[in-house]
Amino acid sequence: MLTSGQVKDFARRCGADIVGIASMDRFEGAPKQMDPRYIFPDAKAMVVMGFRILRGALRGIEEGTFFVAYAGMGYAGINWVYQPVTLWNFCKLLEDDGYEAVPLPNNFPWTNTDSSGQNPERTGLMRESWSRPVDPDKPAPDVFIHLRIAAVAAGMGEIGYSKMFLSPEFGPRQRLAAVITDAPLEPDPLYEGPPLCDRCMGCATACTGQAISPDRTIKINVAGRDVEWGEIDYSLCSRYFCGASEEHNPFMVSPEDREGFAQSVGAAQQYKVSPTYFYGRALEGAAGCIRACMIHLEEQGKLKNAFKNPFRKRKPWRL
Ligand code: B12
Ligand code: SF4
Repeated sequence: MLTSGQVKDFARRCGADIVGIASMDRFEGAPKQMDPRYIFPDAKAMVVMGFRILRGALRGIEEGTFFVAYAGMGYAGINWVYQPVTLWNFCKLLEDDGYEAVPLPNNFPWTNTDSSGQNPERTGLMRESWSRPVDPDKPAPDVFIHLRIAAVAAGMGEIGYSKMFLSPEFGPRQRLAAVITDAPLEPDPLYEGPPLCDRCMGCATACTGQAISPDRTIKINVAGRDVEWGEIDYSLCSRYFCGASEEHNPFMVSPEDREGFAQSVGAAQQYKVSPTYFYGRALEGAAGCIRACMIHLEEQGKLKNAFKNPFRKRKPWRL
């Protein structure tokens, strides 16, 4: 019988940087379309993994000279290469031990959940005319898991004002994936460490799209813990993180580019600068919700992944 310690150790050896375990009852309160218990009703535990975004992957954007490392290795490559390979290898351990392991990578192309942000009132609900439930008691495929809430439920950290999941190891600097299993694994306690986000609002101030509301918040309760973050305007974020800001996008050089990069997320992510690893890119290096936040947490000495030199040494560039 595998212990939680053995399972977490194996996840790290497979490639995860941080790992935590949630019990399935911690998803009580999730909208039906986003409840992982419908994917595997007999699941006993969710193993959540964090994959660090290298600080160096953000360096070229910080300097304004090399953008592909974050788009490739900090974003698409984690989603489409590193994370699935880690999940494949990790799931084998559980299945070799006689327990089923359902991988939940960051691939949700078949989701029925409206996560576009274009229809805020429909958040977490079914998209009409997309798919239909196979049974009236079930959600319509595909169920869509909220990975940041999963990381909170697995005791790995907290959600910051920016809505980014923050860990004591890397702050906002990780992507997430999960596995659900019928292995009866002992869950981790919810995060009890020192608070990470002090509501400095650096994320909102430095946000390229001014997409993080400074005063409107969203509140939920996860396993008895209140969780709150700033309301995000997704249509702004999704356009600005793909390069809609002329002041933050050196690839925007012509009137045609100005229109191309300002399109909605799907089209803008394909415009002019090719996707990497078959996936769109993030062109402004999450100036507020990752870089500003990380700098603030590092300055306060709150992160375990500490560096010899500060990240920002010069005034941020702006065209
Ligand atoms: C769609 C998406 C986007 C969209 C829209 C974002 C959004 N809707 O949240 C856009 C393009 C804007 C985007 C941007 C970014 N994203 Co994004 N995104 C996602 C994705 C695929 C889904 C987000 C989501 O759940 N949307 C659905 C809506 C419905 O969620 P919601 O409104 O918050 O849900 C409500 C309810 O449904 C309910 N709920 C849902 N489940 C549960 C469970 C319980 C128990 C309860 C009580 C309630 C509850 O709670 C919410 C509050 O009302 C996730 C991957 C994933 N599956 O989690 C990555 C993800 C959130 N993104 C990620 C990243 C890194 C980014 C960017 C930094 C990209 C970049 N620029 O480089 C920015 C960050 C912007 C920000 N400040 O949040 C990471 C975050 C990692 C981290 N450390 O937090 C994720 C987790 C991807 C990953 N695999 O790691 N993203
Ligand atoms: S990804 Fe960029 S535009 Fe979106 S919230 Fe973060 S800083 Fe703002």
